[in-house]
Formats: sequence, C-alpha cells, structure tokens
Amino acid sequence: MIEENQSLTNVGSLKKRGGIIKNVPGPLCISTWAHGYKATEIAINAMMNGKSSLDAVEFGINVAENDPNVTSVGFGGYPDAEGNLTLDASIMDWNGNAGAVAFLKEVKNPISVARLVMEKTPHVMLVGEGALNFASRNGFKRQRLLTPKAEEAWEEWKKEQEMALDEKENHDTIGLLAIDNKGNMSGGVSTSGIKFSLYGRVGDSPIIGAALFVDNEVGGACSTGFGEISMKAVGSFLIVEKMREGYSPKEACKFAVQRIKGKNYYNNTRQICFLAMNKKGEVGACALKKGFVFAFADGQGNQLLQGDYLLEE
Ligand code: SD4
Repeated sequence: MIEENQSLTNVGSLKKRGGIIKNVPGPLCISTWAHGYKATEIAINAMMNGKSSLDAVEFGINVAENDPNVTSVGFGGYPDAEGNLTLDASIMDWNGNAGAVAFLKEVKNPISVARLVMEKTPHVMLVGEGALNFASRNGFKRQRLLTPKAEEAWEEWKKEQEMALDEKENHDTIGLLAIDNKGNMSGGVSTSGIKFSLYGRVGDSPIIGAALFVDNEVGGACSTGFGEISMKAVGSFLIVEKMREGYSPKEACKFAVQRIKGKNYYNNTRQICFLAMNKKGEVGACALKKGFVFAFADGQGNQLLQGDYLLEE
C-alpha cells in the first residue's frame, strides 16, 4: 500500500492516456480522490477473491468511512454549523436495486446501512432517527464519531465565521464503481457532507440519480463536490443516459459538466466532479475545476489518475 502523499505525486493523466479500456469480464473498479486508492485496493482484492461488485463497493467504502483522517466521510468527518456530524450514503447493484440513508448520526458505516435498507426493506431511503433506529436494530454500534480534530476545526470555524458555507479542503466524499468477474456492476457513495453547512442539510450523496446511478446494461456514474449542483442537474443519471446514447464515459462526464457550467450555478465557483465507467470497462472523469483525482484498479494494479476539467480555477 502506498501513502496518500506519495500516490499524489505519481498521479497520471487520463487525458494523456485517452481513457482506459479493459476487456470485461474481469474485476475492475474506480473511486474518487486520493483516498480512493486504499478503497480500490480492498475492492479489487475482494473481487479477485470471488466477491461480488456489491461486496467490493461496500468493503472499499468502509475503508474511507473507518479512517479518521478522511474528514468528509464517516468517522472523523467534519460536522455541520451546529457541531453535529451526520452521514449520508447510497448504494446500487446490477439489478437496479438501490438503498440510501441520510442524516444518520452515530453509525460509522452508512454505506453498510444503506445496503441493508436495499436488501432488507421495500424502501430506498431511511433518514435521521428512523435510519439510526433501523441500524441499531440490525446490530450497528452507536458511537461518537466526532474526533477531537474535527471538533477543533469546528470550534475554529465558529470563531471565524467568515463564510456561511466553507468548502475549502472539503472534497473527499467517496464514490466507488465496480465490475466483478461476472460482469456485474455496482456503485456506492458515502459522505459526511459539506462541512459547517446548515443543520438539516442533506446533499447529493444519498440521492439516487444525483450522486449515484448504475444501470447494468450501460454503466454507472457518481459525483463528488458541492452536492447541490449534482442534485439540480441530476448529474449521474444524466451521464448514464448519455452513455446509453453512445457517449464514452469521458464524453458523458464532460457533457454533464458543460451543461452545469452553462447554468452558472453559484457563479461556477463551487467544484463538482463526476466519475463514470461503462460496461466495456471504459472509464472517464470530468470536473468543473482543476484538481479532481481518482483511483483505478484492475487485476494488474492500482493507480491514481487526474480527471479532465473545464476551468483552471
Ligand atoms: C455533499 N457531495 O454532501 C457531498 C460533499 C462532497 O467531496 O462530495 N465532498 O454535497
């Protein structure tokens, strides 16, 4: 396993590579940001050992959720403006099944709860206290998730109160898409949301079609960044539908970001990033602004790549 800093200096460019093509079937996965590297490592190993893409998505995302240094996911996530840490997640499998939780407190692994919602209930989403009760009934431990580091950052922010919403250094929601040995695709997203946002705010991550969409006939997409943008544009669904029309994952992500840029949400100051993979194993990524990296892993290894982007700043 390589350190995050080390992997960042090794980052390659998807643009230079012109996209990656892998002949499926065969395990393959992609995940957002530098911490996606550890997640894809776990996910690819699981699939190499015969696990399904759904297991791979859950296990990979659990890695980021359990890591206190990933401050936008699970344990160690930064809280909202009132100091509450609430978590959102969604998951989809190759049969079009979907599960999600939003505004979940005190449970470290929202992606696993989302999976349970998908598998054990007729519903797609549980929120807040209901989601917490459901998780508790199903054996998930309730625990304090706010770390001293996150609490200190919140205290600091309260003192400053410079901005109502502070998205600096806060882009590390995890999204992961995987294809297993059988050629089945699954995807998942997990986050603690935009730090210091209004109490009660839920972003795109638990919204099927916004931060996540998988159609096993076509492919899948996920988003990270300022979730309100992806919610307004229904970004991941849009990308999968463009791939259905014949766009490559890279072209489809770019199409979505171009549309978003044209809408000029928030004067195009806030970052939004999309990652997609089709059934052929082609991969693409595009962000509004520079800086989006993602991990790509197959049977041959794991690498960090740079996504395309439309704006330098
Ligand atoms: C949200 N999309 O809650 C998430 C935040 C995020 O990287 O992706 N940060 O809006």
